[in-house]
Amino acid sequence: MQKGVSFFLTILFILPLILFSVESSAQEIEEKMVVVKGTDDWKNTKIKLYPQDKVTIRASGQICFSSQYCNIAKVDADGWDKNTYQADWPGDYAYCFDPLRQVNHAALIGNVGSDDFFIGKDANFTGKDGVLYLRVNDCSLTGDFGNSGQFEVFISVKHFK
Ligand SMILES: [Ca+2]
Repeated sequence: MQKGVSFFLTILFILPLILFSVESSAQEIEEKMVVVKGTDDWKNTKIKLYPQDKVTIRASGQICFSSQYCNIAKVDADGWDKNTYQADWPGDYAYCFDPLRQVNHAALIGNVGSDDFFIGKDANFTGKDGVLYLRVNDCSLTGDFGNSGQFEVFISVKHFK
């Protein structure tokens, strides 16, 4: 009888600890495909990120970033090399400032809160707090030097609770 009681008490103490540790490592995967057109301003993915979330992004597709020269002004989500952009495309460069001037032109970029950052074709990151927005790193979306095409962006978020 004594043994039975102490066993019962032990379970009573340990069970909440086990349940708590399972709960604290619980994960939820959120996956979404978002199309970002070359003409889109910041596009709301409607995915809310928390600092501990692990985000994986894979982007395919191509955009043309300068309507008159679509045969060569074509990039995947990694964009046009920032080191040669000014020399290769002086008209586009002088027309306006890209949202992120230190990042490849017309690359896929992201925004969370006040934080803008490079994404490109493949990205893995954590530590963001807020809704994820996406766009192309180009200031001339339509009109002169306007864009066409799109990136198909697969987003996978591991939420930790
Ligand atoms: Ca453009």
